[in-house]
Formats: sequence, C-alpha cells, structure tokens
Amino acid sequence: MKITRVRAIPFAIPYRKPLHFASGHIDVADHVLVEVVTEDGIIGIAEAPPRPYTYGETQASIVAVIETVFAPAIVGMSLLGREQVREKLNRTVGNPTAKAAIDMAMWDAWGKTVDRPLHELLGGYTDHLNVSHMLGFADPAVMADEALRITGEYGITSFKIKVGRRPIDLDIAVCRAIREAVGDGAELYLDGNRGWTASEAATALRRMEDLGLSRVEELCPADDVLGRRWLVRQSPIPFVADESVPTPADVTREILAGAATAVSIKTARTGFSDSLRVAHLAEGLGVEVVIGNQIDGQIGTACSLAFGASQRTTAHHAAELSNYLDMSDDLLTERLRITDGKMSVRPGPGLGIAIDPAKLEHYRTDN
Ligand code: MUC
Ligand code: MG
Repeated sequence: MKITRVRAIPFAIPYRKPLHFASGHIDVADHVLVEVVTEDGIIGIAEAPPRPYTYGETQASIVAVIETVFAPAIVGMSLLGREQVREKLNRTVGNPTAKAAIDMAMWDAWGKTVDRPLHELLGGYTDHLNVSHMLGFADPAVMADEALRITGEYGITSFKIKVGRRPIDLDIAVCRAIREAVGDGAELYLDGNRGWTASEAATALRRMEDLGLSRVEELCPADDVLGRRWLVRQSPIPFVADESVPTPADVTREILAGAATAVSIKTARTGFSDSLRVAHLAEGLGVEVVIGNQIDGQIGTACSLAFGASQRTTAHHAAELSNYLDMSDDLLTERLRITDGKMSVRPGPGLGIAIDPAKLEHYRTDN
C-alpha cells in the first residue's frame, strides 16, 4: 500500500450563478484535483478549493506546495501510515486545503484498496444526510424566490443565509422576505463571514428575534476578542465558529474562550483525519457541529457527505452539500443527487465517485 505519486491538477469550471458573501465572491471553481497513487495502481482522489481571501491559499500555491513540499515528503510512505503522513505535513504551518485533500485522497485510496465505502470506514453512523442550501447576496425578492425554487426542485427546507452587509437593514429585509416565503417550517440560519462589527451583529440579532433562526455563524471577526465574546454571550442561539477555527487547536481555544458555542466542520479544510478530531473534540466539549461547505465541487461534496454520514453528531443537522448545483459542470462520471431534501452516499468503495477523463481534459488548466 505504498504511495508512489501525488498529483495536483488545477482545473477551472465556471459557475452558472456566482456566489457573493461578506468576505468575497466565487464565479469560477478554480480548484485542484489531488490524486494519491499507490504501488497497486489504486488512485485516491479529493479536491482542494482555494479561498485566498480566507486562508491565503491560491490555486497556484496549492499546486506548488503539493508538488515541491508535500509530495516529496510522503512518497514511499504507506497508506496505512496516515498519522505519520499528518506529522510530516504539519511541519508546514497553514495550507489547510492542500493538506486536507492529500489526507482525503489517502482515505479514498484505502477504501478502494479494501473495497469498502468511506462512510463505513470513518464511523458508519448512517448512509444519508439532510441537505441545507446556501443563499448568497442578492435582493430580498430574488433570494426568497431562489429558496422557493430550491425547495420545489430538491425538497430542501434548510437554508443558510449569507449576511454581513451594511447597512444591516439590507440583510434583515432579506431574512424577513425568505421567512415569509418559506414559512415557519423551514430552518433558517445566518453566516456573516466576519462582515459586521459585534455591535452591528447584536442589533441585527435583536431585530430578527421573531424570525426563528436556528444558528448564526462568524457574524463578526473572532480577532475582535472582547467584542466577539460579548456578542456570543448574549446570543440566544448557537454561535458557530467557521473560518476562525481552521485546526483542532483553534477549536479548543475559541470554544474555551467563549468566542463560539458550535463548530462548522469542513472536510475541505480539515480532511477526514482532522475532521474526526474536531468532531470528537466538539463532542467532548459539549458543543454542536454542522457540516459546512467551502464552496465545494462534487468531489468535495462527496467528501463532506461521506464524513457527515459517518458520525452521529455530524448527521444531526442538515449538511451544507448543495453549492455545486450552481456550477455549470463538474468532473464526475455521475452527478450527485439530492432527492426529498436528502443526499445518500454512493455505494461503491472509497468515496464511490469516479473522474470523467474527457471532462478533466477539457477543464484542466495545466495543458
Ligand atoms: C461559509 O460557510 O463561510 C464562503 C467562503 C468559504 O470558504 O466558505 C464559504 C461558506
Ligand atoms: Mg461560514
């Protein structure tokens, strides 16, 4: 089970409908396909989505760090030595999606080697998740119509609303319009991507008290240390840490500091090995987790799904698995499917997905 090669292949697939949020916007999935090849000819896959405005990684930096730093360090190691591989990768600080994609591609290669699906190898709690859909910035009527369309087409009744604009009335009007459109039965929660100050967020929360929101996420920067704690203390609903907790150590620090009361787990950021750590740490600390979406394509979504389905705590809330719906195409031979608001894991070994070689040839940007 020795690793013989690690490949990093950049590709670009345009979005049909770009996503706008407080920290940036996405109109092209300029991701990196990561392949871990073993001596038995098995190829494990995963995808790394660069988010320069959040973690500083770019498509070029991901390819470069994998080809020049990480691949030379781990070629020759065993697929079963994941902890040793992790130790080697973690000598380098940062580069979360590059490390995560290598970790997940190793797990996929292991699943394919032993002919078992990954959600079973990771924990085997269930085989499906409820899906939550993310609504990016637009006018109130447009976002409300989008929520209704998503419910009609996919049966999804859980929505993350992107907020964090100024004046705060803009986003309050959006949340009100969406609640009126989808009715009381739908789940609504907010993500500010650090766009507001603590006091703006506190005012917005007070003015939306009647909307029945279930959670809020990163409404103000965690680096506004006392403001953030002040806000979290008065929040009547769980306050989710996302980009402020890129590592298990950050989860510990931020939760113990009172800077959040729940955690978003993104496999794009912590792979499977560290997502397990985060999930178990959160369980030990007694805080809830939610499966987040780093604006993943279908490869990344299959990773989130396999992980989310594997643990009791990650299967509890609707998982953010639907951003790929806004992409114009993808790399898989068979599309993922959302039916009645749910996504089921693929039955095959590993992630249960395969890359279409013609699509990869068409969308790769290194040839
Ligand atoms: C989220 O939950 O913040 C936006 C940028 C990113 O990296 O993830 C998203 C969604
Ligand atoms: Mg977030």
